[in-house]
Amino acid sequence: MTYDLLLKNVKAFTTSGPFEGDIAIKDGKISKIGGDIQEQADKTIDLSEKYLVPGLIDGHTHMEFPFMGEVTADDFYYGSRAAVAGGVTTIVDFVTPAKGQDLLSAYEKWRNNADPKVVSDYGLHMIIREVNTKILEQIPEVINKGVVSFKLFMAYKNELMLPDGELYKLIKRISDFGGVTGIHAENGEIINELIQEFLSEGKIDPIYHYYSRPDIMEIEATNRIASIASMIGKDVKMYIVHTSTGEAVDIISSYRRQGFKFFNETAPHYLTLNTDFLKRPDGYRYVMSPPLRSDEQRTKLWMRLASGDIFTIGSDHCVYSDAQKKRYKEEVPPFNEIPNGVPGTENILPILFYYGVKKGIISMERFVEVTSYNPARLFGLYPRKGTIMPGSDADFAVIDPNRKVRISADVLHSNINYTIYDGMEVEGWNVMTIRRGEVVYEEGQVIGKKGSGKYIPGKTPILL
Ligand code: DUC
Ligand code: ZN
Ligand code: ZN
Ligand code: ZN
Repeated sequence: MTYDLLLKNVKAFTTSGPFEGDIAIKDGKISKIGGDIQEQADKTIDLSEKYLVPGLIDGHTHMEFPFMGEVTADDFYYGSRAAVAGGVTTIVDFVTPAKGQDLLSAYEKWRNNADPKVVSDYGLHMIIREVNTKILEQIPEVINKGVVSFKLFMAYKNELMLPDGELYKLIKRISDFGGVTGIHAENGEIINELIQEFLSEGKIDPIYHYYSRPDIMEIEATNRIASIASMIGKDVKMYIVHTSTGEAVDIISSYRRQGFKFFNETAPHYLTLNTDFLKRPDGYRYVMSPPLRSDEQRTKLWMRLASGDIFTIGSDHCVYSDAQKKRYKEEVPPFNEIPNGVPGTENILPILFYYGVKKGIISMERFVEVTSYNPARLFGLYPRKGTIMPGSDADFAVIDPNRKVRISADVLHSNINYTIYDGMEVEGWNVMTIRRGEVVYEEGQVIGKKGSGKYIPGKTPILL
């Protein structure tokens, strides 16, 4: 038989260790893995000197996201281009129903936004912002559509926050149908009080965003939601999104040791940046929630990533232009009016590879676990995604482990003219992305066609 694509001299990494040889691809799937494949192929790529990993799964993006009065600047085209440029072959984006909108029509809207534009493949999570009979009824229906993971907010009072009783009711309902509940864990009531206190004292600079959302607000909310979910039972699957403190990770780990299926995600900015960035003249660009933390917390997160206590890395890619961040004014607006969110999908790979693998903090196996294998299992995409196995989708990132890059907006692909990683020098860069057997990115150029990405429905999540 003639293969569509043959990858020669591959050094591949999976969760079970490295492997050297060839990989043959047919009809978008991995067809054969072997020592030296001699059969014909339409196209052959020599990957000597490179590292091959499963295409990254960024389980946390907000494309075309209506939030805080703005819609994020990366639509599904720009956002998924940035993703594939960063070796991400699948994003899992958050369907965000409008107030009063039902879940199924919000799902349809997201499919209609994404399908004509995506370059990467994509899955969907469902945000639930209010509870009524229709919404409760539709939970099993959206799970049937492949949306098996949800996100509930304990913060953003008056916009997305839910009270404890509703959180309880929803986690129970989602769990009854085998879904996973993601939680934004920060104490929104108290944060709202702190915001009002600072504003009344005239304290409006971006750094007060951090002071109004101290570490303990995440730790308290994590502890509270873990307590609530544990009461429902051991079948509950829950993960805390964008965890920014070591203490919140430890709470979840302690439940996991008791047999609960509770997990954590962290984001690349919490691993690399600290609160000082909020004090710069462009500090408004660094406003996201939870906020950037101390270097001590950064170190704690790296240690927990190394130990296996952090389950996934998601970027929380939520991009606003400078104009949006500043609300179209000259002056920086008060901290509570700056739309929350930062870019990141294109930066997961270089940050984890350089600061994690090259610096000797995590192994390549762990890199693969947190960037593809674990998100694939958590979001019901495994084994189609998240591994290198015959029958799986031929999704790969090709890393040049020695490529030195100075990060700037010029080398990235988001629809904005800045990056929060400006000037960062890394060694190790994604040089080619293959999505279902097709080269969609090579050496700075996104060549995947608009709308060529596919919706990948999630199945029941596979967890320990
Ligand atoms: N945090 C952000 O920074 N942006 C989007 C939503 C969120 O929780
Ligand atoms: Zn969040
Ligand atoms: Zn988010
Ligand atoms: Zn480019």
